[in-house]
Amino acid sequence: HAADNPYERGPAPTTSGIEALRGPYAVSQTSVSSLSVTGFGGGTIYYPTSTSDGTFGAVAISPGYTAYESSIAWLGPRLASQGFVVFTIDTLTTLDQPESRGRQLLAALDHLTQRSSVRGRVDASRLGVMGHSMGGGGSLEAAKSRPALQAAIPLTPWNLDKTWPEVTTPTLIFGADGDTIAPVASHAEPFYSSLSSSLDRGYLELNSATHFTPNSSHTTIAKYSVSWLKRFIDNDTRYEQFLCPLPRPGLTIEEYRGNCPHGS
Ligand code: 9J3
Ligand code: ZN
Repeated sequence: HAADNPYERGPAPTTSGIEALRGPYAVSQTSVSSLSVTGFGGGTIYYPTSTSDGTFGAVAISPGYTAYESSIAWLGPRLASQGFVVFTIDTLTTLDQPESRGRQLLAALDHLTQRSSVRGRVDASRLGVMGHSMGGGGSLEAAKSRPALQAAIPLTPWNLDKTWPEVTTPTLIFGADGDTIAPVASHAEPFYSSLSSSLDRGYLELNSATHFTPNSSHTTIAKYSVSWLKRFIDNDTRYEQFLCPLPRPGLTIEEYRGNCPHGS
């Protein structure tokens, strides 16, 4: 209850609520021109329209190699409507590598909290990163270099660095069973396994999925991303029920690995 946790936002969660195309908050958006920022390529900020619930946690999201903001745009309103400020970004060039994408995610968060028109709506102490493919690899880079981040969610991540013991940010990695561009055996799985076993960490392998599954609206990605962001950016233990006991394999989940309960 909100008196116990000042970061809790929105009503008590239900399975249908976290699976829905939109959550309880109406969403507004504003464009950020590449010409108005440094260190990343601009983007779109999606945020709860109402100011009556105070500030919100925030997440920056990077696309993958050769891709644009549009490839991850569905996550903007989907996550913002659950009570987050979401910044989907373009990178400086579409060929930028994961290390660069990590720096760009952090530059985007800095812009969001220090310069953007919605900075007053963001709680600068509660930030996270997400990204697809090289953007997912960049999410790991960002978490490694800024331990104050509260959550990281790499989506079918790609990186030449296979080992992430330095990460102290709670991290949920999505893999795809049919990924031939970033095969889970050489990307998502070793990334997960290399995270500290004392960290809150998860590995969700999507069933019947490809490298590009995170580029379209996807209920399982949204459901567990919302739960992870709520649990670790908002410290909202009402969402622990969706993460622990660990999700079981089924139609859309090939495999789930992780620790449970969280925060212990
Ligand atoms: O961001 C991505 O989709 C990375 C996968 C890739 O094309 O890597 C080859 C260099
Ligand atoms: Zn490493």
